[in-house]
Amino acid sequence: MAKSTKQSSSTTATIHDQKLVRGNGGELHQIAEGDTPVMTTAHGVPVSDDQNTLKAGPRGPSLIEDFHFREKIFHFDHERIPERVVHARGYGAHGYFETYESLAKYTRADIFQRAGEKTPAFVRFSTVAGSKGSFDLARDVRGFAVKLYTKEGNWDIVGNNIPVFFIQDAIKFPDLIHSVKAEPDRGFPQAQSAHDNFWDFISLTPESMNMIMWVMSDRAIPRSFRFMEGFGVHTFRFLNEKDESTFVKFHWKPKAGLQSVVWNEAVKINGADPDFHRRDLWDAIQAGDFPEWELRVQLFDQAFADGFDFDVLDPTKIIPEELLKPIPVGRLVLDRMPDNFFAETEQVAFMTQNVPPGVDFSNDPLLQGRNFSYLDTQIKRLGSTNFSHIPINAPKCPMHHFQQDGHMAMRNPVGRTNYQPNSFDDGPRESPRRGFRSFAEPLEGEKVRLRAESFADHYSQARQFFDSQTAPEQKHIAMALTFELSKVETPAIRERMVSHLLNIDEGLAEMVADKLGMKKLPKPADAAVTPRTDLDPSPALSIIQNGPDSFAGRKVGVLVSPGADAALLKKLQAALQKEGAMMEVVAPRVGGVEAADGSWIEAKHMIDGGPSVLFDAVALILSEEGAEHLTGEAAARDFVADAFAHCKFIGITAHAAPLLQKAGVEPDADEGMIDIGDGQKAIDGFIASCRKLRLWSREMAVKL
Ligand code: HDE
Repeated sequence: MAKSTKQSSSTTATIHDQKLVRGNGGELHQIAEGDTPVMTTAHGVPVSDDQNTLKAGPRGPSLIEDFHFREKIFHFDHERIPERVVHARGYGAHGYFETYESLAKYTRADIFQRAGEKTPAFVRFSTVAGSKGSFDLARDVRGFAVKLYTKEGNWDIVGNNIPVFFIQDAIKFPDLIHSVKAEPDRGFPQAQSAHDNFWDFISLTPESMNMIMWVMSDRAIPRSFRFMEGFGVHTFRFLNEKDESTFVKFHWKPKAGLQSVVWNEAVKINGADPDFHRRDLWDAIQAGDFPEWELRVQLFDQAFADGFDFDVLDPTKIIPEELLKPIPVGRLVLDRMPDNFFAETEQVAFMTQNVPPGVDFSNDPLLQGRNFSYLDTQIKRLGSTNFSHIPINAPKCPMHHFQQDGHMAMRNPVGRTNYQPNSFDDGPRESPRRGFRSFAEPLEGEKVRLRAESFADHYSQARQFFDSQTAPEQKHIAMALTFELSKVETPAIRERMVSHLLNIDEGLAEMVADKLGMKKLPKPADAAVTPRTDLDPSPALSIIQNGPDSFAGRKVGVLVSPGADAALLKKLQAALQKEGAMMEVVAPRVGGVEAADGSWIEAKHMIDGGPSVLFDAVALILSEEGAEHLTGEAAARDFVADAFAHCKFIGITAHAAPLLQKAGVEPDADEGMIDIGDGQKAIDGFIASCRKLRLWSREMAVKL
């Protein structure tokens, strides 16, 4: 007979260094050290052996009687829920919204009545096209969905990091998304717009041109969720106590300023750390460096709206901030990561139709369509009409209604009556005074399927966006268009795109056509309305012009070698700390290196695992011998060459010269190469330069 052995291991429930156990109601309790709870089945039966199935003899077949095994595998088999049809890859965090001043004049929304009031919030950032397991630095729009748990119900501002959208009518959404997602016969490309189907659809959809300028700009490759803006996109309404309406557009402004990466860097980040954005948010919040955004609102009335050629109901248009200054009304702070990704970030259900009394919709046809889609999609994803019973979706204010039963009902009405009116004086009643009221907009018209003529100008604001960019940003747009269209195999699609670009900016069209090897320019696309060329540039649309002028929240990667100057490293670290920035050490070997003074320098990364694309700036603290040795390592040469090509500031000492030269970088190439070996002043100078984030003038000299 074969010998039998018992495999066992212990399980600990340790979260953030605390021993926790989940109570019957799902709540977490802290337990004493050494007091590990006994494992049970889902039905509470204590488990004696979780390592071996029940068998007929040690080598015999497994027995179906093993209810613990069956339950465990059954539950595992059902772990997945459908991923979101769009915005599948996302990352969320908890925080709060703090109201600055009462906005009672404009809205009766409870959240805006009392200065200083804090409202709990949950935010989920996302990419749009990729699946749940795709990489973070795809060229894509970023979702910026905010759930505010107000005292009068949940308010979801389900926005993006770009203030306009591709299409004007919700009925086009499935086509847009089908075209950008993997092509249905081959099942690729993943998380990329650079393919025929997407550009075919876009080139046949002139209304998308303004958005195309935005997604080809660096807005679509943000450095971090923390350094991007958010927008409600549509025009909404505020309604005050007297039901007077004011149009409103929502803007989230990051306190840390705007920042993006460059495309060549994005591609490399995706390989080095596909979780770059989520790790960044996790690290910042765990370190107590809580990201913050200011909510600003553009408020206007119908008369103001009528002053524009475009329609404020058209989601492919913005109201430039220079023409209508957004007013700060509060701040959003993210200060806590979810305890469980699935329970919170995956199950959170945002819905545009979640608005409290005092906020109302406009007739934007995209918004109207979204108000149907978001409820519908949650039922598909979460499987039950009771998805609002899941703690992350449940309001934090009292709820009273007669909705009942259904799958997974966690709350049912108590008592005898579950209807109104009833003669027992039981249960909640509606309140015409407190309840949600729609704006009583007078409406009339024929039932038609038409696009309003006021939606017909597709090029003027696209040109305005391009005109508002700095030279490096314009170059990035041209390069992005070229890259994307280079992946399009059908020449007619490329040509059609260039014909649109001719209506936006001739220079841009010519540059792209030239790079695409087009022998001659096509005719400009037919435009329903002659594009305007006289719109003033809007500096608010440029990332570079809205940088932080601070290095706070950013990260320097320091490449060290054995024999490095530990005192210099310490000085640099102290100076970065003072700035509110981080430092990570990269070494040739795992663990670190021995410094010249015999001390040990701990490293976070080995060079292969810590390429310079992961950092906002780099420094080389090397011994003479160490630098010489690193010239033979491809990863060390790339560390330097990439940092230079990506226009990063590079802190150096004289010893670094051999490595720099081997990487094709002259130690005195430009003012971005900064000697940090010459005392505190030199280090402070390095940090002062880093506040500019990138040395864009170098880009003209470097061909990416
Ligand atoms: Fe969405 N969108 N969307 N969208 N959207 C979804 O809802 C939809 C649009 C946005 O982190 C889905 O719960 C339609 C604009 C974000 O969970 C779905 C239309 C904007 C998120 C849906 C749009 C957005 C979604 C998929 C055109 C910026 C992620 C999963 C009419 C203002 C929320 C889900 C999260 C998610 C439909 C256009 C933002 C299918 C029909 C414009 C940030 O309901």
